Amino acid sequence: MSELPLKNLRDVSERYLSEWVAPGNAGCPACGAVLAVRLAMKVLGENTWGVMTTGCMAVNYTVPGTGTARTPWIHPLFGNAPALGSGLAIALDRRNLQDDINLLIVGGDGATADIGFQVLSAAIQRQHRFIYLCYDNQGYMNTGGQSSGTTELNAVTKTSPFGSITEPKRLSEIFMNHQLKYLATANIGYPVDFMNKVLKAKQEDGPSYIQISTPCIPSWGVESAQMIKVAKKAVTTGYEILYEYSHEDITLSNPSRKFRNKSKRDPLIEYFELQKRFSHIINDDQALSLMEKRVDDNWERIGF
Ligand SMILES: Cc1ncc(C[n+]2csc(CCOP(=O)(O)OP(=O)(O)O)c2C)c(N)n1
Ligand code: SF4
Ligand SMILES: [Mg+2]
Repeated sequence: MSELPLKNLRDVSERYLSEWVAPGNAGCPACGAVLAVRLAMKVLGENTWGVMTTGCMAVNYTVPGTGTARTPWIHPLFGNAPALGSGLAIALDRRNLQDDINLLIVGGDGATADIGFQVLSAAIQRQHRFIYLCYDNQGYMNTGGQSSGTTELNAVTKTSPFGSITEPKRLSEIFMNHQLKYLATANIGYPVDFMNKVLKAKQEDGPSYIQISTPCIPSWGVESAQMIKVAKKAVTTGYEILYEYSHEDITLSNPSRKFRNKSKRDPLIEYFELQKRFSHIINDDQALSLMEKRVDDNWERIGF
């Protein structure tokens, strides 16, 4: 069944009254990822089974006694959530329930880019029907904030105390080169855009991948009250491009549309100066101009 796109947050509150995760989870106040999972569940609804990779969201949403999910969720080993999800997809298929139950696999960036990478790649290749939601906080946050495959260049982490020296993997582009039915990048600062992407993924008869940027309060060194502001700055500076990829077509998403025009973007430094992990580059013109060049290169490479 096709669901009309959501127009705004009022529309969300009128159409999706129920919450499918209980309040009182163990996440840090204003954790971007906690909000992302809650919003995805809100639009996916009661008939959703979840599989969680090991990480902050597994702790927050699958540990009894905290704010757990209100639908069936499984927390397997760190790296094998897409394999377990594949088994569930086959079971649903055999029972002819594939249109009745949404299968949501939630993975952190560490699980997706590194430890479960190969397992996810194979599950997509097999064309199982699932939505894979990668919440990208650019680090192994549940174990204290070590670098992951998506950690940004220059970001200070527990394993890069002077700033990361490696380029992050371009994860969404890697999966764009798999046989996905639908892929989208999202940002927690734009919740309606994100929920519409989840609704689109739900309708696909095959694997979908959504990657959402979710600031981590302690490891990025941001105030809880600034979480949404930081998230949005990634988009308004052009640092992050929100797009959808489906049937070989890439479409720029509404929140990013205006920033195709470079003159409309906020200065990139406004994104970095809100985060303590980048405080050492704020006065480093060479580092900042390299970061600016990478933003321009990203827009050009993705093709907008
Ligand atoms: C095979 C394996 N390696 C390492 C760990 C330790 N570990 C647990 S959670 C975690 C971090 C996960 O990072 P990510 O997937 O990005 O999720 P986040 O913690 O950021 O939510 C690590 C390294 C583990 N549980 N299993
Ligand atoms: S450490 Fe970061 S990702 Fe984990 S719950 Fe706190 S804010 Fe969220
Ligand atoms: Mg992470």
